[in-house]
Amino acid sequence: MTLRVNVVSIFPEMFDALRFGMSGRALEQKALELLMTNPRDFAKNRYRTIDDRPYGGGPGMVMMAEPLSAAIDAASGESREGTKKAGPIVYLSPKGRRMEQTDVESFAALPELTLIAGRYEGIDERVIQTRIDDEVSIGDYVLAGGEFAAMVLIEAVARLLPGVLGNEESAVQESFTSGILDYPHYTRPECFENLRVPEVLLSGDHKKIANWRQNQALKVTKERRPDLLEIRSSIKPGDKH
Ligand code: 6GU
Repeated sequence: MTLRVNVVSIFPEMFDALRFGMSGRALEQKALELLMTNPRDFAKNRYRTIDDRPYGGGPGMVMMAEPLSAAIDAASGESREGTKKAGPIVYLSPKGRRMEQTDVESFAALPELTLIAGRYEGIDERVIQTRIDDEVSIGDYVLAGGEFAAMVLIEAVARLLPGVLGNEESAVQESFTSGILDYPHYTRPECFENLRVPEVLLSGDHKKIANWRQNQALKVTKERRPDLLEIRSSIKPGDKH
C-alpha cells in the first residue's frame, strides 16, 4: 500500500527536504509517493503570472483562481485521464482548523491526498469554494506560505505508514498517540558530567522500569501540558485514543 500525496506549490524544490530521514525512507520504500504540480505551468501569459492585486485594495498579492484551479485539477486526478479524484483536497492555511495527531492518523489511512500550499496573502476565495475539502493549520503562528506546513503534515504522516518505522512500537508509544508526553531517555555512558542514569533503568526489572516511565510521563505532562490530562480524564474507558 502506497500513500500518494499530490502537492500543488510554486516552490516544488522546497519539498526535496523530504528526501532525508524518515520521510526519505518512506519514499524509498514506496510507502509514500510525492507528485508535485506547479501552478506556474498553468499560467496564461508568457511571464507565468500566478498572482494579482486584491480586489478592494490592500497590501500583498492573491493567488489567481485560474492557474491554481487548473493545477489542482491536474494534481488531484480530477482531469487525470481515466481517473477520478481519489482523496480529499486539503488547503494549508492559518485560517484552517488546527491539525492534531488524530487528523494525522486519518490522513495516513488514506490512499491519496492533495495538499495545496498557498503563497502571498492567500488564494482566491472561489478556489476554496469550488475545490477545497478541508482547510488545515499547523498552529497559531503565521508562515509566509503553506510549504513548510505541508511538509510538517507529510513528515507526521510518513512516520505512521506501515513498515516505515522499523520499530513499529515506538510510533505507538510516543507522545500524543498515548495522549501524554514522553518519558525521559538515556543511553551510554552511565555517567555524563557527573549525572548518573536513574538506577531503576539499570535494574533489569522491566515491570519497575515501565512503572517508572509511566510516572515520569505523567509528571512531565502535569508540569508542562495539564490540558492533555484534562482531555484524557474526560475520555471514558473503551473509547479509542
Ligand atoms: Cl497551514 N499556513 C501558513 N501560511 N501559516 C500557518 C499555517 C499554514 N499553519 C500555521 N501557520
